[in-house]
Amino acid sequence: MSPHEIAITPFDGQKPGTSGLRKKVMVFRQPGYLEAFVQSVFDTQADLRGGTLVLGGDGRFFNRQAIQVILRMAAANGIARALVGRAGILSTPAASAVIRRHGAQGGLVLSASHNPGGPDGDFGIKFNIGNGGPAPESVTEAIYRRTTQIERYRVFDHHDLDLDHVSLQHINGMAVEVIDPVDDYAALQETLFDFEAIRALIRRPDFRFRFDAMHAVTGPYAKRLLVEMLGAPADAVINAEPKEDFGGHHPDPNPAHAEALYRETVLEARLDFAAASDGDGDRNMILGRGIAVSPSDSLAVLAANATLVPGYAKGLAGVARSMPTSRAADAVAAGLGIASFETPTGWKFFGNLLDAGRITLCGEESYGTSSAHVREKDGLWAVLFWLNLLAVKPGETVASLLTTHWRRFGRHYYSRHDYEAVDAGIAAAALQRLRDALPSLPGNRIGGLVVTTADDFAYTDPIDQSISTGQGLRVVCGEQARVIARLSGTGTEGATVRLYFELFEADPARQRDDVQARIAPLVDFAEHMTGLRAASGRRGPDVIT
Ligand code: VG1
Ligand code: CO
Repeated sequence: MSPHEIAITPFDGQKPGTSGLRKKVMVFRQPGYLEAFVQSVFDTQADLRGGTLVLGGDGRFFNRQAIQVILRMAAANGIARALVGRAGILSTPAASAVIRRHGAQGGLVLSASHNPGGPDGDFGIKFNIGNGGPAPESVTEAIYRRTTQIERYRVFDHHDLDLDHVSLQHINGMAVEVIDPVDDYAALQETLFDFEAIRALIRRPDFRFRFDAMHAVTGPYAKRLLVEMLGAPADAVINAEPKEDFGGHHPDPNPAHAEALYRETVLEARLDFAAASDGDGDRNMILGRGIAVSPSDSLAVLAANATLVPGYAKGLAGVARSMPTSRAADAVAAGLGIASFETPTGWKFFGNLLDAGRITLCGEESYGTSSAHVREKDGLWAVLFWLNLLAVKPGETVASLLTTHWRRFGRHYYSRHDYEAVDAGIAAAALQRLRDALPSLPGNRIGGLVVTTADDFAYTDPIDQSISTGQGLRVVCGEQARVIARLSGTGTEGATVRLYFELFEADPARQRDDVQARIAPLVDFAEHMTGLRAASGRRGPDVIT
């Protein structure tokens, strides 16, 4: 049987951002919209023909429908085999693990991560390549160019498949294997961590811990790993049922959106350890009794203590962080005598370094951390890593691990201020004001600090020499401080401006918990340079992390 060729005209704006194509559900539901993007992937990725495609998503509204469409198109485009998570579920790190374990040529991950779901929420689609990681810019550019020329898509007529049972089905010549979404991922984690030690920690009556899946994809993963495999009580995993609208919340693990967990653990000090993950399971928030771990610090602490964990006992090849992420990881790398790299925002920039064996751990300030075990950030991996450290360091707590770390390496105070859904013109003008001033800033003072460099971050990939420009404005005061400004590439409404503030304090006697007060001069400087608050009429940021 030959496939149907359906004529379409190109849609504007099918350009993948920081992490795939993200739009409102109603945009994705326009006839031919999803199809145009998917066909552009198939047209540009010749490896997929005769190969294996992994397919799954975070379970949000439109996930199941999109999977049925993509399967019919995949068959019509000559893909030999599709691996689909049961119920259409695959967390982002699990999709990466499945691609790698089964030698697939690529995968389509359906998610808009922490963006709200439901009929009025967001949807997204991301293409991952054969290494299991997000497609690099060269690939997303090629896909985008194709979307501007697309004239037809290919599809078979076929009834919807049953995705709710592990099974082998066929669409004409293509085999569709519905797989357990957790098996490969859980098996991989077991090779990295000391499950015996974590089990003993979790069994201790004085260790109170909780994981919040935020009604998103990590529910089934956390139940398998933490409850079934590690013996946690069933009620230690909360909001474990993935919902199409995430229960109406932002599945974003940070103090603003995981407010109850933050209150109970940090403000009321009632739990020893708490963690949460986002819509698609790649982010993590780590909390301890009376303390929140800044994601930049988390990367640094994991790197400094990695050899205590079986999967990293041999040491690290190097570490990498995205440019806005604090330089705490660099301090650890210098201390350990290993390489450190600074990449643009977005996980796709870590892929080459990981593939080349130049780094073992990497992370972003946006609650993302992971290692060479997959090619995505991995929320539950970070949770297991912290549990493993606590398990093999008796007497230590999250707070004591952090204070010991700061005493040794110094503390990088850090905060990100987000101005969401700002008028795109106002946001662009605010950043342009700062951009125009960059050449004149070195030598100027911010409080008592002197600006040493100021630039628009450009990156040359050390492995393939590809160049990415315009990756964020940064004003640097030597090792002491940085102020960074960039536009989000994941939003679906207006423009989101992110301002990042970092301040270094070497003296343990002065390392108090007063982040916002410490960075206040940097915040004033950012407003002075951009005029963002004044121009947008906002009193302050919408979200502070
Ligand atoms: C944000 C974060 C970035 C992260 C990206 C995808 O991008 O800042 O660090 O890689 O989201 O994460 P942006 O362009 O909005 O700043 V996820 O968990 O949304 O896949
Ligand atoms: Co995510």
